Amino acid sequence: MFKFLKRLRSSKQESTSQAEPELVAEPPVVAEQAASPVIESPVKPLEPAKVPLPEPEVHAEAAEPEPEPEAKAPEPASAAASEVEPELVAVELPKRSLGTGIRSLFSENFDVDDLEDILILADFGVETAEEITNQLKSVAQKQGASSDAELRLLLKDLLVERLSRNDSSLNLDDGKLPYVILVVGVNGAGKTTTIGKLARWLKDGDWEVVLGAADTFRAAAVEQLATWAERSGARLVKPAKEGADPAAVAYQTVELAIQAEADIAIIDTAGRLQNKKDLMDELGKIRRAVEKQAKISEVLLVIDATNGQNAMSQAKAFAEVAEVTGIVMTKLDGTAKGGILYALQKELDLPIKLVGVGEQVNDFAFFSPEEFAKGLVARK
Ligand SMILES: Nc1nc2c(ncn2[C@@H]2O[C@H](COP(=O)(O)OP(=O)(O)OP(=O)(O)O)[C@@H](O)[C@H]2O)c(=O)[nH]1
Ligand SMILES: [Mg+2]
Repeated sequence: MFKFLKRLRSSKQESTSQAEPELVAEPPVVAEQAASPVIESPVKPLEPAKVPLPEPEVHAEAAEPEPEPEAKAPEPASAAASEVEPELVAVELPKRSLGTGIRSLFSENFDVDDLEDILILADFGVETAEEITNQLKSVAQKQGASSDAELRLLLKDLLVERLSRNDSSLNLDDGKLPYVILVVGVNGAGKTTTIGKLARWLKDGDWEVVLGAADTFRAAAVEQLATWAERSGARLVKPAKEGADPAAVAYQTVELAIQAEADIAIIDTAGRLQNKKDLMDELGKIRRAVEKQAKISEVLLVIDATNGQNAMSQAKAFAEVAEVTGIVMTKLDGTAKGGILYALQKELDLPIKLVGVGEQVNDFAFFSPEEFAKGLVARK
């Protein structure tokens, strides 16, 4: 279902880079003065691709033919070859499921008369709760549906229809490597944990990942990301000292990603309150530092679902200043107020891209309206 474009890499090179995650602790350069790095030849010897090859219709123009098993390494790259675009391959990533992480809205038998109140309590918003209830009543009447199971199924379908968008997938398919993801949000929302989970999932799919610890204010924050980098086998760029310029760390992260021919760089930022102007300005500086070398593929805003209506005001403030491209909704396992996800997506017109359903490395998934809605109406 989800197809992404990454660098075609030999299995030998993959395993080498996985075995030696690199810790970079040099003093960061001043981002504004840093020279553009010279990009080494991206041409790699061809060996059989480890990753699944693409369906012909997806990214057909970028798909590489299956290399001959006995194919020899090409001659060392010439100067001219260094301008050649990296070879790309379309891949799927290991599937993650929401599992049982979503709490059902209905512990008792389904009663249409209670539906509006239940949806309001779950933070869908008053107007939406009324709309969905009326819609369900009218469809149920037309179809003569009245049993508990029938009503749950109808509600699930209504929710899926309302939650579905065509931009929910991560922007990892334009082939402009390295992809850069900035992760932003208030304190404790789950930014670093999400990055760790994401890094591990990408590494499981044989992606070369560089993490950037641009949350430089607290040593503990850097250490937390370092632990996730170690667990996932991703490389890490960290500041030389506490309080170093986050924009410089961001710059170096992208620089290393380019030099190491990585597929993706993910940059952790300090938790900030949406009303702290300095911190918000700093985000702008981080953006500019990254954009000196690469395009930003995603700005993911991490929102803690347990914050309820507070989440809405946070998200609005960030969306205004941080050029957010998608939302990560964490801690859905800890709340019966999953409706905030629907309200956010609708109000901000931004897609929910990922969801967190626990603290463990596998406790996250792409947002799937179908799975989410199933969880909400499940009989538990
Ligand atoms: N239950 C649950 N806990 C989560 C989830 N995601 C993160 N957490 C927990 O939330 C807490 C904060 O997570 P962090 O990743 O440190 O949050 P952060 O946004 O990086 O925080 P700051 O760096 O302080 O801004 C940790 O205890 C995480 O284990 C989730 O999906 N479910
Ligand atoms: Mg953090």
